[in-house]
Amino acid sequence: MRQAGRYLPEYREIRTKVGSFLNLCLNSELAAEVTLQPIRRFGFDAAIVFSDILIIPYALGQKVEFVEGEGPNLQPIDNTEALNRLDARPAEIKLTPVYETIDRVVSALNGKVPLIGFCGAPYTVATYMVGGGASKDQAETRLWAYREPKEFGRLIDLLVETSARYLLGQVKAGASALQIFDSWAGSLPEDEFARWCIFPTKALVDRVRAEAPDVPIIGFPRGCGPLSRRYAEETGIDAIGCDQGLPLDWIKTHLQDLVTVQGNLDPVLLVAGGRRVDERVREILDALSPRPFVFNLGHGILPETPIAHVERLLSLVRGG
Ligand code: 1CP
Repeated sequence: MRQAGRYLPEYREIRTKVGSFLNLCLNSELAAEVTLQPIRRFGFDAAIVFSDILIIPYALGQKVEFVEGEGPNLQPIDNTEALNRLDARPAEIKLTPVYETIDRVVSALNGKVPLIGFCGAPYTVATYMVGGGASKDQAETRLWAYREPKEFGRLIDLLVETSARYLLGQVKAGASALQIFDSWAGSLPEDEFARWCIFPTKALVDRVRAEAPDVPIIGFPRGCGPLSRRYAEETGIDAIGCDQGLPLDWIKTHLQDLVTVQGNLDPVLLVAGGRRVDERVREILDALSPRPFVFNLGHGILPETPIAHVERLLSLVRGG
């Protein structure tokens, strides 16, 4: 989950200097620096490259802005003409700064800490592209997918292809593992979940595997409850990120027999701190750590998280 961000004063300082968030993603020197900050401060076991899932719509020529205090703002792609205007040809050149960030980070880490590359899953990225930003229920996207599945499918196919090249570019630049964030997978019923989340993710995994067979791929289908099992069975991912809504017993029986699991402390509990965190960390470790397991949050860290709570969490996890 996110490591950098507004909960760190050293991140906020750099962020204020560069102005826009997208400028920070495209400035490989500073993006490398903010990738390394949490590793220096906390000594995490892996780093995740500083970028954003919305770099792909940007690379395809869609107008993307991050509005201070509001989140992302995109010119919506909700009809054939807008879809036809997307252009994958310059994408690789526009993504070069991310590859340069990875190259710098990998040199600095010097083989001591692995670096995770990432992209958004096609469906989740499409929800921002179609809705024009963050949306409560992804209704615009689902509506387009129901009304014009062929057209929506063209957008998904374009995202599979562009994201596959992007992930392979990250491996070439030095990423040791990859993560696919499907933050809005939970908004789809079973058949549509298969069609718009599982199949495109499988296509993406297959494309990457064909050229980088040894690089582990982590999937994060947030909010999809028991459908997570089908996702783990059918996409071919090596590990699955679990959100805080998945019961530990269920994860243990229905996911951990298939893949490595990662999760799932509630990020809001980490903001609250106190004894409940200690208890919950124990519960998670007791349930999951005997088998292949990566301790993590159930979703991204929140800006208001006190640093002391992160330090306490680390000593709890490390202490056993
Ligand atoms: O170390 C790191 O922070 C890793 C880099 C990283 C990753 C993996 C960032 C930086 N973003 C992401 C993934 C990402 N971005 C996801 C998938 C994971 C998740 O669900 O959190 C999503 C949905 C986004 C889209 C996004 N980026 C939003 C909208 C969220 C929503 O409510 O719809 C926002 C606000 C961002 C900005 C962003 N991206 C990353 C950071 C540190 C920030 C905050 C920027 C800032 O205020 O300085």
